[in-house]
Amino acid sequence: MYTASMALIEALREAGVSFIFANLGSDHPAIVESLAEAGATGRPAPRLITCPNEMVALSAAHGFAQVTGRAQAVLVHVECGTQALAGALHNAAKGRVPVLIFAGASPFTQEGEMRGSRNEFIQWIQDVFDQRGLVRGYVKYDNEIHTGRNIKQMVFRALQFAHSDPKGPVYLMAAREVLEEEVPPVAARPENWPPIAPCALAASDVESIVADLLKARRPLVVTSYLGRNPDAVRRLERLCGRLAIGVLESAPGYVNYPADSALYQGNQWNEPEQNRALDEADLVLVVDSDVPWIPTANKPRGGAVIYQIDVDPLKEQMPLWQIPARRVFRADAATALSQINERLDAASINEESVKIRGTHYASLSEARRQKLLRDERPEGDVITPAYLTACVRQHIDRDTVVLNEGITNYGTIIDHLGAIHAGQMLASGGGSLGWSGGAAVGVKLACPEKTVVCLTGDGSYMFSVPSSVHWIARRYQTPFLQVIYNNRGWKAPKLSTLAIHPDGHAGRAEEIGVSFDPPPDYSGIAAAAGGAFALIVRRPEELNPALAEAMNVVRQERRCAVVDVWLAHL
Ligand SMILES: Cc1ncc(C[n+]2csc(CCOP(=O)(O)OP(=O)(O)O)c2C)c(N)n1
Ligand SMILES: [Mg+2]
Repeated sequence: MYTASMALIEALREAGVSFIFANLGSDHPAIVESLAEAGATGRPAPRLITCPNEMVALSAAHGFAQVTGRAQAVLVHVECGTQALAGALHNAAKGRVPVLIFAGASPFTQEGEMRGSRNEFIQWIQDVFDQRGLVRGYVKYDNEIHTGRNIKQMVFRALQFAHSDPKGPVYLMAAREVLEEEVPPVAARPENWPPIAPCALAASDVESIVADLLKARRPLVVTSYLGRNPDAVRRLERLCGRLAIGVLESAPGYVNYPADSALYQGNQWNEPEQNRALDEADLVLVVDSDVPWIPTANKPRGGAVIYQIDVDPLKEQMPLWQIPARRVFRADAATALSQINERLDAASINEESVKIRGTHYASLSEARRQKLLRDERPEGDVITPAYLTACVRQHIDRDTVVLNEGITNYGTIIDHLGAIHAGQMLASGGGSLGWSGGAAVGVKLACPEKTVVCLTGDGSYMFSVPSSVHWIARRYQTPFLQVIYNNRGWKAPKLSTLAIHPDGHAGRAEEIGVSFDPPPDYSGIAAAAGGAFALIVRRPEELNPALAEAMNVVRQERRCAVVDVWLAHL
């Protein structure tokens, strides 16, 4: 017997899906049966990862896709499992990360008319009018599968959307009767649903961008997520190195440029201050950025020429968006940069002005480096985020992937990590907290040979459902190091309030609802849930030995370690 569910599993495998991050329910008997059949008969199938929480499941698929570019499957229970994906769906959508979400649906017959017909009370309760509507604002494609006869084609079509720029999550659902349906095998192949090829610049546009770059006195690239493709980083290095163009990261989600380059001008987040390099630029090339600057505090000077290159230049999912760009191009960053580099090879370059620019950017970058070094010194008995990150830096190598969910310490983490290799640091790309725990599992499943280090705020740690994350991590052998930047609460909403009401009651109040004192035993939660090695560190001199021991546990014992580091109170 060959069923729709067997075809579904076959389609996933043929499309390169290695894992199904699953939270099962009464809608999935056919799928569970098909996977068991595959196991019993030796038929190859993606591996099912049991995920006790849906948000963790989707965050794991998110992390996996960030490091491989490949969508994995997330299997959830009808409408309520779909809702439990929660903010992880926002993160995948905003981060433009490909994922295939598959949900069951309540059976559509109630008298036993078909195999799979209703036989549990909950199937009346879980029947809703618009299950797909729950996710429609966040997925690139959603559909209901009505028959197993074209289920493979529907899976390939959904994945074609997910993997085409701008990438993102897609959602399919099917009722039990459909998943149980006996069907003839079909010969559909994923090669016939390829993702759209990367977009290039028109030749005349390459010409004008290069002409303006050559004329510029102080060109600057601003980027946030170009580094999701390591090829783009190499091509940006070649371009900037050739012309001595500075690089500024704005709220970066990836390593976009090696931090040890003299052209690198650091990263800016919400700091309400004018960035000097941005202010001095006469030509700003914005490549792959959702928020290149926050104009209330920081923007290019009037008269600066701005070009924008992005696979999603209109920011089609953002109701309000504009930068004063002279020209806007829809193009893949790696492709566009290679076109620009090729054109530059044939151009005549004023080497004198390149040299002057290079010297200027090098002096700004050296001043920045000196300041970072000063900031890394511990302040008495207090562990600062800069000191903590500098200590973490000493324990990581080229084969380490750092997941950054540091929130008010995002920038500090990037500054003091000083990553120089593409792919070494990731953030979610979205704004819903709790991505990093599940993502760490996904990254480790994708790259078992890498060391995975997750740096998280204490609030974000709680958002990440650590009980679920650490249970999965032990069950599926995905050891990683987690370091909690524990400032005993939510500093971000406190800063948000003070930015708008600097002299108000909130600024004088003892407590405004953001403090976690006394805090939970964070590392103890991970120990209880998944046998993680647990440590609390309160003094600067304890930090390096603690990190060394924790790293040893992760690398040698292949067990998670959670180091809860107490910083100054928020
Ligand atoms: C799901 C979700 N809920 C609430 C918020 C609002 N929020 C933004 S930052 C933040 C606090 C994060 O706390 P923590 O991780 O400890 O970082 P800190 O602000 O202390 O640096 C909150 C609650 C959010 N972004 N996402
Ligand atoms: Mg905090």
